[in-house]
Amino acid sequence: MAVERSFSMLKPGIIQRRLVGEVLSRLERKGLRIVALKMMRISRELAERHYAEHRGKDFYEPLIRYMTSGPVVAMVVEADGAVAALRRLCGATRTDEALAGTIRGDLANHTNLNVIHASDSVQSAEREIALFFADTELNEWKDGEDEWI
Ligand code: FUP
Repeated sequence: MAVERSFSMLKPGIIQRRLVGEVLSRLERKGLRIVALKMMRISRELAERHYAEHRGKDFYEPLIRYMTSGPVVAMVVEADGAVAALRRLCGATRTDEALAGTIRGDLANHTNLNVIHASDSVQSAEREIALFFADTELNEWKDGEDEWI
């Protein structure tokens, strides 16, 4: 498996519900390396660029409103096969399909409030990382756990 980077964002409800630590802990226990992490209030413009593919859909406006309603926690994680690993941890987009044991399956009950974003491909990850982070905010570190996880 190739080392990949993925982009993730904990949505405003996660901060309100005091679940930031719970979700970060699940990502870390899987073996994902956090290489960038910041809390930020995203502008409407950034939310629109991030979700450009959904413009015009019925859930687009509520989605943009939700994502700009309070701070989010944006991050970059890295690992062998990080993109698929993170998607598996998150579970299905629709919360009525997300299995128990996944972040969305365990912590969300409505698709429009599905608590976490995760890049759907290496290409999307590259685009999203560049939208949210400057190169100087990405921190390489030697992973001493690599041979154990
Ligand atoms: P995902 O890649 O799993 O985040 O899913 P999408 O890019 O398809 O959807 C982005 C966000 O739009 C979801 F996280 C929640 C919202 N959405 C809805 O509110 N209703 C839908 O039917 C689909 C997506």
